[in-house]
Amino acid sequence: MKGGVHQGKVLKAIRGHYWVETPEGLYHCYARESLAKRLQTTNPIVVGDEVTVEVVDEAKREGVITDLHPRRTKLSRKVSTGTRESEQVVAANIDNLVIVSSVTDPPFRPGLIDRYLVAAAKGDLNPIICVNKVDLEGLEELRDVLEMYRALGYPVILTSAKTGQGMDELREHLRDKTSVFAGHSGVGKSSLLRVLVPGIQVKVGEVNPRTGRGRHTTTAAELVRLPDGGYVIDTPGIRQFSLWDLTEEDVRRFFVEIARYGAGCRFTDCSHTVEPECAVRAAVEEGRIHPRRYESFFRLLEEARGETE
Ligand SMILES: Nc1nc2c(ncn2[C@@H]2O[C@H](COP(=O)(O)OP(=O)(O)OP(=O)(O)O)[C@@H](O)[C@H]2O)c(=O)[nH]1
Ligand SMILES: [Mg+2]
Ligand SMILES: [Zn+2]
Repeated sequence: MKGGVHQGKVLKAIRGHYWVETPEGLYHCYARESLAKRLQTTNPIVVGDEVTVEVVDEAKREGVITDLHPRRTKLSRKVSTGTRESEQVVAANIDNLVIVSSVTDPPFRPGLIDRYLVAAAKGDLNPIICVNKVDLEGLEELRDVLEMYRALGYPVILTSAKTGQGMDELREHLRDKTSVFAGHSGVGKSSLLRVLVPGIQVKVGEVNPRTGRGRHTTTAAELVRLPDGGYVIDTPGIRQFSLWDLTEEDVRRFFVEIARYGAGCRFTDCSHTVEPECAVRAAVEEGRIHPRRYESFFRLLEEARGETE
């Protein structure tokens, strides 16, 4: 039996199958062939996308996606298959990028945070730094670097999915927004979601006690509605996050303190390495720019240069 046409939001996308939430409920869909062809990438429609659905079978709750609406924002990463590099859109129409890390197990990695901060700025997303597992030993050693992120103007939230610490503060940031949780495997993204949405069915996996790494428990991004309004997208933990389409200009702009001090360098095209009267190097020496950020900056700059070669 043919049904109506609805506008909806993609909650989950797995190998050509889409679960779309519409005002008339959830439909299991595939994409119309002509649409899939037009989009021409490996995963054309992603979690968070707004789509038009034509009902194919109302009783079976099956539909076909006939149109993909323009994306307001997106989070992308670069994936390499052999020698080919391509853009993988992780999620669409997001407001907040919640960069989830953990105090320990797996270890805290500020370099990854810096990458995500650039990705957020590039994608026009609000970054939120969430440090989970604060119930475990080791937070003291992170105070300095976390204070540095706060001083740069980024919200830093300390949470424990285990004890509930910081969860109210996290809820405040998520209310009525669409937020994506991103970070290494095992930091507790799905565990946080379990606390935010009581009764939800999501898998949580043990961290390998030998390697201190997660086990890649979450295998597909999934969008979930929050009880207080808004959505969260849980994503699989990544080993490595490479930025798609990264330019030197992006790196120079989105490391905010380097851009700010860089305005005071003698040369406008200063590389902040060997030039005389470099305000960035002076700021690093005086402790006004954190050496870790200066390192991250060069790492990303190298990556961006590799890109344009
Ligand atoms: N002590 C402590 N353990 C936590 C906390 N949050 C999560 N864990 C544990 O960390 C492990 C990994 O949690 P997950 O929620 O599966 O981590 P994830 O980030 O979703 O991992 P992937 O899905 O693999 O990306 C589980 O054993 C959790 O019980 C926390 O706040 N404190
Ligand atoms: Mg998970
Ligand atoms: Zn300089």
